[in-house]
Amino acid sequence: EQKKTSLQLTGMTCAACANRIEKGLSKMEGVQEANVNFALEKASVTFDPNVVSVQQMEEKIEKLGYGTAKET
Ligand code: 9UX
Repeated sequence: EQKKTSLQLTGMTCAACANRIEKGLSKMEGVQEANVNFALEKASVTFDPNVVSVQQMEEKIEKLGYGTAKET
């Protein structure tokens, strides 16, 4: 199964931050693809919901030193 989600990010201060988040998410089990747009502060993630949850992704982002905001 494949699902796509968009996460609103907080705490990025330079473009390398976006890369760090992108790499971190990409390495997670169940994540097929992760793209972070620094300007929009958004992460687009394609993942298998049977393997990884959005909450786990948020925890990963927090571990890297950033945050997520609830999206409307
Ligand atoms: Mo840029 Mo982000 O130097 O953690 S990588 S601030």
